[in-house]
Amino acid sequence: MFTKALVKTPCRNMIHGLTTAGLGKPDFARALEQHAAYVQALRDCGLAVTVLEADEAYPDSTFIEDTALLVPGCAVITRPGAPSRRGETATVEAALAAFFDDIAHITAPGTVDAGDIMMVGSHFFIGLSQRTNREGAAQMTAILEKRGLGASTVALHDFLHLKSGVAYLENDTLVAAGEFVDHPAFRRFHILAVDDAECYAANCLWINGRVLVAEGFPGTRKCIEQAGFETIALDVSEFRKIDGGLSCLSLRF
Ligand code: CIR
Repeated sequence: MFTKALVKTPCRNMIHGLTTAGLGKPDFARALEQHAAYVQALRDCGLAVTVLEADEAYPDSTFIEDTALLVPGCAVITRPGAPSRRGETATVEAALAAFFDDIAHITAPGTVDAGDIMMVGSHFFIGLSQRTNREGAAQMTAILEKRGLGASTVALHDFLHLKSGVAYLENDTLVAAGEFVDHPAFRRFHILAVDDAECYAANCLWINGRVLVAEGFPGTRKCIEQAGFETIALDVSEFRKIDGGLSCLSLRF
């Protein structure tokens, strides 16, 4: 169970965020509304949410998930793969210092975006992607193993981040899209396969028994509900335009 979350308000410069989506520029006012609804949903799931203020220096900084991996008793500050995002970690580290005594760091030449890391109990799947390199994954693995946790790597090719295409919902159940549906790394799980047309909805988020899902993807929502999970649908259209989704918008701990 999670009790807390950290989020970061989107900045006006989010319209210049990194993107491959081809969906146009985000509408900032709408993004703020969607972000507020997201924060409310986290609170409805029982989390005490700390909201960090917007930072115009970093267009992608609302995607706070990429800047740290939080495990029981330890915060690992990442070194984001995109050079334009490296400076995002400083304010996140300062905020996390109020909650964690043990703070570890990924260092050069390692790169890690924590959107590439999926927690399954005490095991962490680390995606090797355009953003997370082998050196970063090796550093992360060493940090986790030193704290009694386990890790393994998963190479990915089609998605930006591991969790862009796969989400763990507890009870050995995974929501998976595209290359992850039949991936050998996930053979032991019960897979809820997302239709290619709803691929974006694979980035859903389990919080304390409920699952946040992107609005507008009814097939995926129904499939998650049929598997026994209560869902909360949220409109994240403006974040999708810059390749982000539900998990990217918070750090849960
Ligand atoms: C980026 O390219 O870094 C941002 N525009 C999107 C990051 C999304 N984060 C995530 O999937 N964990």
